[in-house]
Formats: sequence, structure tokens, C-alpha cells
Amino acid sequence: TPGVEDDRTGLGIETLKRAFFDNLYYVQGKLPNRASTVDYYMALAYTVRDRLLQRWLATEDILTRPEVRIVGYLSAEFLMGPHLGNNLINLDIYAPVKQAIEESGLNLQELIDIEEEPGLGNGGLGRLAACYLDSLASLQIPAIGYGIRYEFGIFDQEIVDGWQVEITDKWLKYGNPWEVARPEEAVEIKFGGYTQPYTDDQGRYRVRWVPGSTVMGIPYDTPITGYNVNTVNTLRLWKAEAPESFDFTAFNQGDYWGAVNDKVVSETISKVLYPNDEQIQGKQLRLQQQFFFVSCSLQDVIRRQLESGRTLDTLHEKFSLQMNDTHPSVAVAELMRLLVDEHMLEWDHAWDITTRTLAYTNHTLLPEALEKWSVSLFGSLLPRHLEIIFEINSRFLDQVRLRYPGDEARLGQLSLIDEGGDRSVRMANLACVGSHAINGVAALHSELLKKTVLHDFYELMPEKFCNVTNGVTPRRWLALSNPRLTALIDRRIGNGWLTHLDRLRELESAADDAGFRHEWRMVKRDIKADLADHIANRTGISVNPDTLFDIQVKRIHEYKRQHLNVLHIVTLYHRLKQNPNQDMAGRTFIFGGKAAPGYDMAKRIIKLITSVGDVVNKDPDVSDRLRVVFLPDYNVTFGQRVYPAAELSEQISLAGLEASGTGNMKFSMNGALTIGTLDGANVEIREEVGAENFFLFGMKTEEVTALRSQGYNPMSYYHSNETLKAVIDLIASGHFSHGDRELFRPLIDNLLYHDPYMLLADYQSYVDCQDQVDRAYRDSENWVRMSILNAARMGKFSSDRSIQDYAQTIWQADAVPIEIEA
Ligand code: DL6
Repeated sequence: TPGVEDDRTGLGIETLKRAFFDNLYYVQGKLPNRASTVDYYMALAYTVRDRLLQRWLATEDILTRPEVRIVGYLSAEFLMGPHLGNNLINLDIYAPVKQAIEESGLNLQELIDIEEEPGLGNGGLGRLAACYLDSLASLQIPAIGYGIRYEFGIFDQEIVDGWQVEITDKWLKYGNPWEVARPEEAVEIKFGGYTQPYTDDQGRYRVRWVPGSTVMGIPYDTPITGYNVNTVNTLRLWKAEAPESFDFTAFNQGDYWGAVNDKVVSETISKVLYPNDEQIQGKQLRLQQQFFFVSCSLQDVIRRQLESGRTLDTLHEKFSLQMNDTHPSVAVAELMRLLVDEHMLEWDHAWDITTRTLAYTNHTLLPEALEKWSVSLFGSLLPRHLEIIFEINSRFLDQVRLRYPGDEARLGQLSLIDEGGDRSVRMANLACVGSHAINGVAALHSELLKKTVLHDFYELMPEKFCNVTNGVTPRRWLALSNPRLTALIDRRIGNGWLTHLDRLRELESAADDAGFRHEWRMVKRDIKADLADHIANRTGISVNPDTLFDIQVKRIHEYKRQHLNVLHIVTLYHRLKQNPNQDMAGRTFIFGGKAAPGYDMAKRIIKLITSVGDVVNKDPDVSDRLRVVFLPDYNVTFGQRVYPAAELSEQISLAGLEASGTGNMKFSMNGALTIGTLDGANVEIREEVGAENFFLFGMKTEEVTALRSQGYNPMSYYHSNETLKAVIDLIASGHFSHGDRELFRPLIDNLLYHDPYMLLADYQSYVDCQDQVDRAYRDSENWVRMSILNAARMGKFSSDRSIQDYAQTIWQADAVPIEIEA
């Protein structure tokens, strides 16, 4: 009741308003007449945070109970996206807060939109970690996400003269209302130095590490609210600091720069996220980052274990630690070091605990993405860990020898050390040996892992291998980003489906209801009109919301084949130029995505898209039917705007290369149809939605392998396909580059002479399939029907299902409902 409600917890409109202005005044230090939108956003963020604190502290409290099992999700990236809107949804306070803000003369959406998103990830892997935290909390599974509090996240992308330009991301510039620093739980992290053998007081051989330098890891905690439950888990991100931020000895000797040097060097470790999603080789700072957050997190885990009254003998009973790719895999060696060197456990016992605690998820089959560290770099930074890895390897290879006597080749493949050239540590091998479970992220990917990159491990230890198909959270990707569709679904099947996404199947019958189809179409039409406005504001390009919105948003990468999409656009352009009366549905092609700053080919693909757009959009012969837009700075916020407006989702990687994909799921959930290859989770999406509601094209994985082994010759496709030749020649002629024939030569030559991702082999099948899409779109009633069925059959791809799979098969983790006093 208003009047007696607590200003920190109450949800009455008057209470919310009072709390909001109170936070503006006392926390933000502003009077309303001097406050900016950012100030209002901050005041609202604090108001919302106040309302989750009781649950957060209650959740934190139960972690100390010895019997409560905790999942630790170790990830170098968490691509969380903005918090405010998501917390309003998960706390189920969107409506009262909206009313309170509106009655205060402000606009809630404007406050939501002003939040700088924490872009602490590159793409798929980091965003998956964020979806998983949402589901863990929503399923009431006690969990902690462990990562790095990068001061600068993924760069902001601007497009200048058609090229990508990278701008430093300053997400912390106005402060971060969602995090709470916990300096009292800081830990020390050591690097370098040397090791010393010694004999302990019981006469046992021991090793001590005498480090060369130390940095502090300071935890910053962010609450992760579950949807409509009391659980509020924690994302704990570590910031690196110097142990002494000021060296008085140096200062007193007049060395003013030296006095702060340590601080600068130490803080570099958590300064910036490496902006490459697939390949980072040999960068010392990257290895420092990995070890830094892993060691911080493991020390934190051990402290919690001991504080709960347990000994380290049962660490694996209280904690399950998931390694998100190999980035945290130094955890195998660090956990061994902590147990053996610092807590004096015997090696075999420590090894048993380590392998029962850790599990490994692989996210890529690209050979260049498999992490390796040169033995010399590794040894100079982590001398004790290198020794431990050698010891693990020696014991492991002895077992391999027993199993495969005399098989030196196999031994060489399985070894944790690559002995070829500059010797290196193979992190995937370390992760496999040190884990009790190894999983891929979609059924096809998990099968390919067993057949290819991890084949020898699979033969040796098949019981460790399993699959957990990725999923995405419907709270962010439907409820928050698509409130209109959510409301329409609610009206039809009631609520409750956001936590039981299989219930969307109840929409299937609605696909045959003309009235419902009309409503569905109108919702999509409105959202497309909003996106069209946004495109016009952002790029100056006007697009027609009554054309087919054909969208490809993801990292720019040759294997994802954005340039195949461009070949199709140029094919349509060529057709229309030849025959201006060609009958076809109007299409708007929308692209978004960042290229790794050092990846020239990817940056040239962006330039190709923008250049084709410049010509096509201005050509009066075609521009009523074709538009091409590259929307800059694709990130989570942008995704929330774009998925709901999509009608066609482009998932066109070469079969066998996309581990899973998660954008494909977000699109279908929002009623887009997919044009795609049999790759990653596309395979399972097609199974769920039905082959008749999915546009399939291209070679299958086995066909790709066969073609490659028989000797792939892209030039033969060019010579035998007249249209393909005309399209490539048009690009090469300078038609899209003001006559410059050199600009796209690296791309064209690569396609004609190498084409590692086999665009030319899949070209005709893709174009034929796109023609099928065109015909299908013109039967608009049936298109809407297929759109509804796509959304209705997406239950499997809720991250709740993925987390349930992990919880049952790998973590053995249960829900622990949180009780709070009313
Ligand atoms: O598993 C999440 C996501 C997959 O859906 C993508 O298919 C895959 O490319 C992506 N991998 C990365 C690269 N990082 N590494 N290693 O983001 O993971």
C-alpha cells in the first residue's frame, strides 16, 4: 500500500516515483531541472537494482550451505546486452515502472535506449554465455559466471566511405550502476619467476613457485535476475590492479613515472577485449588475461568451498566448472597447482578432483581457431604450470601407450605438446584430458568433433563425449525485443510459455486461422516500419516496409559467406538490368556485423556490400525492387531491433563450418523463415519446423569433403555458369567501384583461384533456392502461415532446454528455490 511501502522495495506507482527521484537526488546528485537522460537512466537503474537486492543477497547466502551445488561458468566473454529492460522483464515490473516514469513526464523507452551495453564479447560464444546465465537463474540453479571486467569491450563500428572504422568502446564512461565492487574478496595472481623443489616436513618432494610479479584481481559483481523467480545469481568479473598502486620508494627517489608504472602494467591485463572471434595466436597479453581470470575464479571457488565447511576432497561435489571453449583451459593446470602445491594434496587425488570438477565445451571446428601457446612463452609466464602440464602429459601418454602399443603417430596427435616446429601447448588437448565431459554445441557439430578435430580423443575416451545443442533466452529475444508479438501470442495461448517454450506449439492451429494470420502480419508490418525509420535515420537510405526483409547479421567471416549473399544480390541486379519488367517481390537486403580489425578479406566484404548498395540503391531501373543496407555497429541492442523485423534469415555458411549458430534461432523465434545450408543447428531447426517451412540449399558436409578431396576447381563453375560469370565479371569490371578494377580483385581472385569456402560450388543451388523464396513470398497467406509455424516450433531452442541438458548430463545440478521474507 502506498505510504507504508519501503522506498527501496515497493512497487506502488507513487513509491516508484518517490524512489526514482530520491535516487536521482541522493545517488546521482542531480535536481530534475539539471538532469540529463543519462542521469534519469542511472536513477532508474538504481531504483530497479534496489528492488532485486533482497533476492540477490538471499541467493548469495544459500551458496554458503555445504549441500548446495554451484555451477561455475568460466568464460573469457560475456556479451550481456543492456541490463535495464531485461531486469524490468525478469522482475515482472515493466508495467508499473513504465507508468511511474510516464507520470514523471519521461519516456521509459528513451531511458532504456540510452544504456551503454557492456560489449564484453565478440559474438556467438559470449552471447551464449549471457543466455545461459539468464536460464540458470530462471531455472533457479545456483550459478556464478566468472570472467573479465574489460575496461574496453568490443569496438564500436562506424562505416566511413563504405569501410569499417573501429572506435574504442567506452562502456564505463558514465559509471556502471549494475555492478558492485567487492575489494574485500580480492585475490593475488602471480606471473613469471621460477620454480624450486624442496622437501616438506613429512619428507615429501614438493615444488614451490617463486613468481616474478603479482597483480591483484578485484571482483565486480553484477546481479543476474531469473524470470519470475527469487533467484538472482551473480556474474563475477575480475579487474586487474597493482598490489600497491603507488611505489613510495621510487617516488622518494624522484622516479615519478616509476612510482605508478606497476599500476599501469598491472591494469593492462583487464584493459581490452581481443576483438577476434576465431583466431588469436601468440599474444602474451591474451594468455595473461586467460590465466588471470581463471586463477582469480579458482581461488574464489576454493575460498567458497572452505567457507561452506567442506574440505577440498569434495570440491567436485559442491562445484561443477564449465570451460567455455579452451580460453579458460589453463584451469586444468591451475587447479592442480592450487590443490597440490598450495593445499598439499597428493597428485592422484588432486587429479581425480580436477577432472571431476571441470568440463569443456568446444565451439569451433576451424583448425586455425584451436588455441596453441608456444612452450617458451608459456614457460616464461607460467613456469610452474608448464611443469604441471608436462607431468599431466607424461602420465597421460603412458596410458595411451598401454592402450595403443607402438602407435607413435597417435601418441603425437594426442600429446598435450605439439612437437613440430616451435613446440607448443595444445589447449584443446589439455581441456579434453582434464575434463570429465566434452561437448559440442549442435548435433552435427558434436558428431563432426568426434570424426575430425577430436577424433583420437573420442576413440580413447568415448564416454566423455556428448552434445548440448545451443539455445537462446526467449525473455530477451522475444519478450523484451518483440513485445508486440509477445502480446499477440499471450492473447492466443495465455502466458507461461516464456518458461515453457514448447507450449508455443499451441500456436500451430492458429496458423490456419485467417484472422490470426492477419494480426500476425500486421504486427510484423509495424515492426518493419519501425526498422525502416531507424534505417532512414541511421543511414539516410529509405526502404519500403512492404518489401521482403532479407537479413544477415553476424560476425563478418569468409566461412559465413556474406559474399555469397552479395553474389545473389548482383544476380538479381543483373537480371533486372537485362529485363526491367522482371516479375519479382521487392526485397530489402539488410546486413550487419563486425570484422576483426586485422582481417582484410572480411573488411573488403563490408566494402563490397556497401559499394553494391551505393549503386543498386541509386539505380532507377532497380531501386523500387532492390535495396541494400549495411547497418553499422551490430551489437545486442541492434539485434533486439532487427530480429523481430526479419522475414528471411540468411544462414548460409559452408556445411560443416558453423558450429551451431544462435542468430538462426532468434530469427525463427520471431517468425522469420530460414534460407540455409545443412550446417550447425540449422539441421535441427529444419527438423523442428519441418522441411516444407525451411529453404534448404547447398552441399552437405560429406559432399564438401568429397569435392575437396577430389580437387576443387572453382574456375570450372565460373566457366560453365553464364550468369555466375556475368556477375563476377560485373564486380571485377569496376561497376560497383567507380571503375576501379583493383578494389575487389583480392576477393574475386580468391574466389576464382582458391574459394576455400566453396561459394561457386553452392552458387546455383543458392540462387535457385532464393527464386523459390521469391515465389513463396508472393503467396503471402502461405508465407504468414509458415512464419507462424516457425515460431510455434522453436521450443527446443530455448536456452532453458540447453541448461536443463547441461544440468542433467554434465553438472548434476538441481534447482534450489530461494525463500525470501515477504
Ligand atoms: O556456441 C556459440 C557459438 C556458435 O553458435 C557459433 O557457431 C560459433 O561460431 C561460435 N564460436 C565463437 C568463436 N569462438 N571461439 N572459439 O564465437 O560459438
